[in-house]
Amino acid sequence: MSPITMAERGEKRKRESEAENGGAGDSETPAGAEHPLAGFKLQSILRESARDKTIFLHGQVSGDGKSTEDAVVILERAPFQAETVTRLLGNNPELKLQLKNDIYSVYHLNPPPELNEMKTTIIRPATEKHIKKYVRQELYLIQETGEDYKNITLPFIESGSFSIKWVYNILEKKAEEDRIVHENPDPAIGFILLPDFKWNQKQVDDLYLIAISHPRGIKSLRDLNEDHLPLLKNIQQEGQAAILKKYGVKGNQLRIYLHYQPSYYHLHVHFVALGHEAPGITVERAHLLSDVIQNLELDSQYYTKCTLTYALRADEPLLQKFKEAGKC
Ligand code: M7G
Repeated sequence: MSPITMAERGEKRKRESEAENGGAGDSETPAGAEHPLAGFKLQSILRESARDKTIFLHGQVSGDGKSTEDAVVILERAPFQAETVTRLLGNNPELKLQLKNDIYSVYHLNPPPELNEMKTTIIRPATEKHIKKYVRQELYLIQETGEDYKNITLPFIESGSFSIKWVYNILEKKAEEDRIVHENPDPAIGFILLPDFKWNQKQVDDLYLIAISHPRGIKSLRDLNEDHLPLLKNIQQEGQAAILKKYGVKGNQLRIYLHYQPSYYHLHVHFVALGHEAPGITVERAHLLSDVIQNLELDSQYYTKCTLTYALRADEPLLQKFKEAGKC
């Protein structure tokens, strides 16, 4: 397990003490606010993974008044932290023997609540698209040419995709302002770097941040050309420097990439610890920022013209559009 930097330890202690004191942590239910899962009724288990210790649930919760709302809830066991394992083990009376055989023994250990965190992500109200996103399904590869993008994919994206209000909330400091790790406010080459909500920020082993570009209207890789090189290079250089300064992780230990297709059509770049096998790092989805920069240097229209391969779930309407066009 990689060590976390001193600066991070200090911040972590601050967060823990804020949480213990009922202070202003970003994951708390504000005093007096309705519980985000009030009246939760399980509708279905969308997906679960014994290996990753995660479960994705579809439920219904009480909305405004008497109405109910769909919610997606993701429960995930938090990774171990090097600095708390001693506390977890030493003289813990909750260590109960299950079996002993020669030099081998297996115990059940019930950690104290503060070391037994479960990361809980809630999306509410969740749309049909959110619910489907987490159902495990057959996948099919699409080979999207530049023409296919113009004729099939772009009209489809424009007809409706996930709201990017959360992105604008970050750029306008209406949400997550206290989590910003670095900002370059320049309207042409600026961006905000902050922890992705997949990361609990307690250990750098699964470090995961996103850089969200200040310029708006760049939907994805497909919109990039040589004019965006200064923005992309800036995200790469300043993002790496900020992560080194704050978390002590060097640029050559980061996987820095864009998704195609992304879920949210506003330019953003993923910064993930190289050793962390985060979801979405597969070859049919992740495009290394350094490769993207190089391709644009070779040909400004590279991403307008090239064929991009990606996977779509069986029930995705975009797959249907490609089928209707006789493209798969
Ligand atoms: P993407 O490539 O558009 O799609 O990445 P993906 O979600 O299928 O990977 C968007 C990234 O933004 C993901 O890594 C999400 O975990 C992250 N993300 C999504 N939301 C709604 C939020 C949010 O509200 N706050 C933060 N900090 N990260 C988010």
